[in-house]
Amino acid sequence: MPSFVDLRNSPSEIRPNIKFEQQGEHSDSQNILARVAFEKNGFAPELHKGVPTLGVPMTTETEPGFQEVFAASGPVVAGREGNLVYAVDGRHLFCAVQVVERDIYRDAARIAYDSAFELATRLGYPNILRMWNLVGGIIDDNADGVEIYRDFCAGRSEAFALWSGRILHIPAATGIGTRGNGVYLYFISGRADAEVHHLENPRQTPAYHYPESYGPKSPSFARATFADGILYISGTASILGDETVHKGDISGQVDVTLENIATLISTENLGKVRPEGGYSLQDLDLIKVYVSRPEDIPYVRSRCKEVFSPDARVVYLNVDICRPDLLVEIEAIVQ
Ligand code: 3EB
Repeated sequence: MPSFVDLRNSPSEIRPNIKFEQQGEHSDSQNILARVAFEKNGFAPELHKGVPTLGVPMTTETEPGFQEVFAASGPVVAGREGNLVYAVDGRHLFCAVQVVERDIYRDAARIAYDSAFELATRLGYPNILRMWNLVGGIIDDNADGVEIYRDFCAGRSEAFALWSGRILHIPAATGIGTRGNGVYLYFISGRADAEVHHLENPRQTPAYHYPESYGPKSPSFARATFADGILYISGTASILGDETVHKGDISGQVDVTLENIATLISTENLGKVRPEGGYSLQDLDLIKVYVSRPEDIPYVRSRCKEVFSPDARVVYLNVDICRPDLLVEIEAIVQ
């Protein structure tokens, strides 16, 4: 495993350094921007020894939890404002907010994003780089009979529309189920002058142009964000154009998902903004593999072992995906 770089000694380092830490492992809290604990129960964002920390209900009794740790690139100032918990290090903002379980999410999702965008712009970090939207009951209906994912997307879309031109563009994201309820939302953002490119996938319809058949407001995310040399790959699934392909067929869905990522990060696509060209699947790291049917995990794990680097950090999470017909979704980072 690559070692955890102490960024305090490299002032020119502007990349947020992310790692997965085993439960019990404890890196020094001093140069930490934030921690996300993947665990059975989950807990609201809080400041733990001065570090923004939240727990997300994404693992089962039998799995060990892990933490996604964001290292700081400078002295950290952390705080809490209303429901938001955040930290800044001069280069990046980490911000998290929980929307507790409710009948309808639209207004609460809009308000959560609106308050986060207000904070991000006020603190000078309006360039959103990567968002994670962990949505309990994602494929269940809300009190109005609308699927919770669509309900959530409507509020998020309204917030992006409200902040259009001030929040700089729509970034890479994950929108995924949890094993709990309510919504956990966290993101990292950069300064206005950060060099940031948001990418689309030629094999897929941009999510913000999905037709209305997928919900009243389209999902607000880009397929990848390339920022200050780091590539953030959004949750990617077996979707061609806007349609799920290989319904019910895990092998076919894994193939299309991997092909979608390979095309997204290819020289033809990523090379348009990255002078050194593209990447291959062997370059991916910090990979999260979401699998909706637990019985598919051994198969998916064996396929991932074949295609990803033996040095890649990979975790498997058994959660629902935002369309009932999607069996697998994969996100990753190249840093
Ligand atoms: C898709 O391609 C699969 O709503 O933030 C992937 C990544 C998906 C992010 C989101 C949803 C989101 O439409 C789902």
